[in-house]
Amino acid sequence: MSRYRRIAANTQGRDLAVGDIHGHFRRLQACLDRVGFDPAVDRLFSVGDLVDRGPHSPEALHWLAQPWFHAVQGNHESLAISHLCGGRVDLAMYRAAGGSWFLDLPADQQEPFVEAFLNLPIALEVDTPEGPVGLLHADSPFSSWAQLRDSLLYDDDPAAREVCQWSRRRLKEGDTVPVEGVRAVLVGHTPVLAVKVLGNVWHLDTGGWSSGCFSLLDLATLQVLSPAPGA
Ligand SMILES: [Mn+2]
Repeated sequence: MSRYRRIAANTQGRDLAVGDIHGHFRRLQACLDRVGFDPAVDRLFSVGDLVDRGPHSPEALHWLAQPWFHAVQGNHESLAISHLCGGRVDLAMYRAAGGSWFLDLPADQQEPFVEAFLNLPIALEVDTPEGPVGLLHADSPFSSWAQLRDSLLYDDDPAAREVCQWSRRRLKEGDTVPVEGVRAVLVGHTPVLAVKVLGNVWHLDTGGWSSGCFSLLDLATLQVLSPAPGA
């Protein structure tokens, strides 16, 4: 496993990104169908938090097995890993955040999820014709993408990882300082009413898991795709 992963440009089709899924893979599939997502050539990038809250969390394993689906590790994946691997987890908080489906599984059935989640990088970098686009779950602990990459690859500083997966500071403060060395950084974690850009950081969690409004962002154009009329 690598905490940082770089993915080459898609020369065949579109690269789309989506915010937190939280167990709503069927709603997400309906959104993908409306924009004509073609798994033969297109790819979908997730900013993490695939599971908990929604009814179909176990389908995360099926999605993670698809060659066109790529995700970073969100704080909810991190909770599952910590729980099985002996870390300290506030179980009441975890249940309140939708983790009961996982906590109530026997340990041997938790293992395949944790194995898949451990394989997810903390940050992804995807090449596009206009330059690299980064993905993280929550926020970058550094204003330099190169520094973040080096930290994840060589230091594994738990404090830096914590910001990547849990921070809400940028949105709370309205911080517009860009992350240099990368065209855009795509994040989720904190729900927003509409896609919100601060500096070059794009907040994509428009609550598809609560209201049904997933926003799909085209990585090449940095445009939010609208579903087909009447769909
Ligand atoms: Mn989150």
